[in-house]
Amino acid sequence: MKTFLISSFSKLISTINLRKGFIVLVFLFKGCTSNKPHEVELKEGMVLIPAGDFYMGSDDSQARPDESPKHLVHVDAFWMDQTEVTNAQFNAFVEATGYVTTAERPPDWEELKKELPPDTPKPHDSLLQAASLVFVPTEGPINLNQYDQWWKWQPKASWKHPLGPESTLEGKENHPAIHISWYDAQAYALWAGKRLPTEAEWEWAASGGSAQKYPWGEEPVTEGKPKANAWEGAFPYQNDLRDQFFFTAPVAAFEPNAFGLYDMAGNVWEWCSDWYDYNYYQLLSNQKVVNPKGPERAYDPYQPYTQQKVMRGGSFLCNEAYCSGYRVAARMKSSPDTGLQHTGFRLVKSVKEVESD
Ligand SMILES: [Ca+2]
Ligand SMILES: [Ca+2]
Repeated sequence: MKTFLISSFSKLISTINLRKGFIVLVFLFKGCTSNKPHEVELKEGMVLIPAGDFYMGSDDSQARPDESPKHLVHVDAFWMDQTEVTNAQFNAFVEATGYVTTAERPPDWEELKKELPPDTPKPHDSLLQAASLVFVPTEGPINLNQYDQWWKWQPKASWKHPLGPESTLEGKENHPAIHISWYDAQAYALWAGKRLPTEAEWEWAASGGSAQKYPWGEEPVTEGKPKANAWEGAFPYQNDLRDQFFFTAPVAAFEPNAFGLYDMAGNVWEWCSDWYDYNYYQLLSNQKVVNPKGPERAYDPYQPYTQQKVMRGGSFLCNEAYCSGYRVAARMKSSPDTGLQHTGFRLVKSVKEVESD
């Protein structure tokens, strides 16, 4: 939930997870680009991702403990949205259904406190209103563990008011929808007749079918031409704008990966269907796993009270010095009622479902 609120009260919370994403971001940041698009099969904005075997996870120098061990995975072929879901697409969903996103609803303290340490005090009522987390750069260097220094609990911020009540989507129709909770993404998926990707599907898709560090290959995000919308410069106070975008970029502003997918690195984090388990890969290491769907339940030793879902790909805030979230294997997590300014999604569809349409 809006766990962010709470962090103002309790520094016990190590990562952000207030309902709309408040707390989660800590590790979220990195950057990206892409290369060699080859022939891809396209249908209604989706591309066919071929079946394949690959080693999921990473053991390179930037890998975090939850990315290891690498383990052999098979995924069947599936269709995947070529881009993140855009504001125009999300608007069509809201117009058709009247759906109200998590960020547009006041947090329910009785629900929120279930995912916080038992002694967490109730925040002041002024904080328990519809709001979301908006990035605000700091004036200079800070301790990068203090994520509450650059996230602001902004009343009335939501997908249609990305920076707060005065902001609009004008000119941003082709930007990714943001402030999207996992529940929001699920609701959209149900309406669209699609589903969220599994974490394995997402990683395979991001790799473009090659064992490579980034969706575009091996070149560091800070070298060569801009390859993704990330944060370039000293986070969180100086952005060199080499990629030209401070917040979100229109989808498909950079080259696609080898499977024809755009923004698999950076721009906005993308929800997966899996629960997040810090130790999940350790359970899979001695076998080839076919179409894994994630653990039965979530587990994170750093946030033991919070059930979290997986997010992938990094965002416009990802930076080499902070979080290399745009690496193909990098994992992130957040509570399903959390959505932030850099949180969006894209969807997939099984081949059989497409054939029966
Ligand atoms: Ca950028
Ligand atoms: Ca993305």
